[in-house]
Amino acid sequence: MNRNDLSVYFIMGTSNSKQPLETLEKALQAGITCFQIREKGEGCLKGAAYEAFAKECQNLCRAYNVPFIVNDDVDLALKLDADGIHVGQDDLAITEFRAQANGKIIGVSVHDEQELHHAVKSGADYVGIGPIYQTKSKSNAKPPAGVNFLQKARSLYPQFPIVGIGGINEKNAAEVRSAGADGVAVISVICESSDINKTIRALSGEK
Ligand code: 3NM
Repeated sequence: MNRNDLSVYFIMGTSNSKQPLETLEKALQAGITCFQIREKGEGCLKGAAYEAFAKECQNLCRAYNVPFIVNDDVDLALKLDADGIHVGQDDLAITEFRAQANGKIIGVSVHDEQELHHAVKSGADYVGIGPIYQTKSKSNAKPPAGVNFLQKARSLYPQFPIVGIGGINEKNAAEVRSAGADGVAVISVICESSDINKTIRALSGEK
């Protein structure tokens, strides 16, 4: 995968925004480089409604030529012919997705060196490292880890695509990039922004 695609990686589900499709389109116009649909939490869409919403998100991403990644759901990712999948520590999902969708992107969340080595060996295309800072968007998130492990991961794998996640905002994004991340993955800072253009410029390191 192209490391630049991780630069400003937007993640969203219907619980994160009152007008998710409008938010996604604004974010695409403003220059996000990757999108992940992550439909989790109370009242989240299921079945056909989820699939229809995912399809609308995918169509928007296609119009802007931005990779469309599905969180956790291998069946949906295959059915929609998504550009990739993002999984936690789920080896079966990696194997299954790779077997059926060779050439597509597989992202894996990792939290320590063992998980990092394992993800790289298992054929992940990128890893997500987090939560770097305190996040309110993931109910079962681990405690904030800061940038130390991110720095370590970069020194161990100088060329491997890495994105930082968790509590990243306009102010701290630069620290995450300097620590070695190719980009920042965010939910709330975009969903809650009153000026998505400005937020995305700041996240990407532009003034
Ligand atoms: N995964 P926000 S933190 C989806 O640490 C997710 O693996 C995390 O949302 C991890 O930008 C997180 O609002 C939530 O903090 C990120």
